Amino acid sequence: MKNRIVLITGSTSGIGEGCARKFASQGSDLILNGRNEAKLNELKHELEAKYGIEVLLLIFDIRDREAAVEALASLKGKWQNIDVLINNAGLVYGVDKEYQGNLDEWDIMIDTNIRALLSMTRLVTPGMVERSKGHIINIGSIAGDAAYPGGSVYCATKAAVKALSDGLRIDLVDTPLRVTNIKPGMVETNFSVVRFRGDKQKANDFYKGIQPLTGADIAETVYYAASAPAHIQIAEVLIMPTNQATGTISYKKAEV
Ligand code: NDP
Ligand code: 8X3
Repeated sequence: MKNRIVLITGSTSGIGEGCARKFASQGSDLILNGRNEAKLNELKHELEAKYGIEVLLLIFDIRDREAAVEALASLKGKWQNIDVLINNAGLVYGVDKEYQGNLDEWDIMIDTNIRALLSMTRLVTPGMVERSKGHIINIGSIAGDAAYPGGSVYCATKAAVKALSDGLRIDLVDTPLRVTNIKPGMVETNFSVVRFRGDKQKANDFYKGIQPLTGADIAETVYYAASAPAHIQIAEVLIMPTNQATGTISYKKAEV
């Protein structure tokens, strides 16, 4: 996908960073969003030097709607012609029961995983419709297919991502635009560290005995969907480790 412009939210880690690396390696120019300015600058310089592409940084908290509006309005020239929007930024906090969880943490999950994704879609899609060209790729989750213990609110946000992806696909059916919902299972990123509120040991233990997916694995799937011929719309992809069967059933070898 040479000379395409790909905007990735939450590109400082995990799946977002994996997508940045994959699309850059295939010649796409990138608009990278994130909050960690130092990490974004490092990634920009590395990818530009390695692949001869251009990277533009949009440093803002994706939940800040005004900042999002300003950031998109600041785009000049070719950067206005976004070909692919990857709505990736997202997070989970805790494994609390729905009647015991922290309301502030719920707000952060809902604001990031649903509201911010929707704002970005609302800001970027009209230009794509005008140009009759574009692809919105949402990073949903297996968690959106069925609730699991301790995942109630996070699962609800990812069920919302499925509904928003399906709804957008319906609304764009008379256009050449495509909408894809990628639904990963277990991917070893910083995700579980955030889930366990910084407890790296707990996060590591979660993946013991199973080979989880990586951010790079998911990036391959995202790239596959984005680079499919124009008449093919990969609507949804559910992708898990081989030893995972559902959101709650996986096989983990006992440590010896
Ligand atoms: P990571 O924690 O590694 O990456 C999450 C990224 O989102 C980080 O770059 C993070 O930046 C960014 N982000 C979070 N909140 C904001 C915000 N308010 N503004 C801007 N950026 C933000 O996790 P993953 O890569 O695994 O997660 C990416 C997506 O994949 C999420 O939507 C997640 O729900 C989804 N997913 C993950 C799975 C997994 O098992 N890992 C499985 C299924 C789906 P910062 O460091 O600044 O917080
Ligand atoms: C993350 C997948 O099931 O580990 O979206 O919460 S799960």
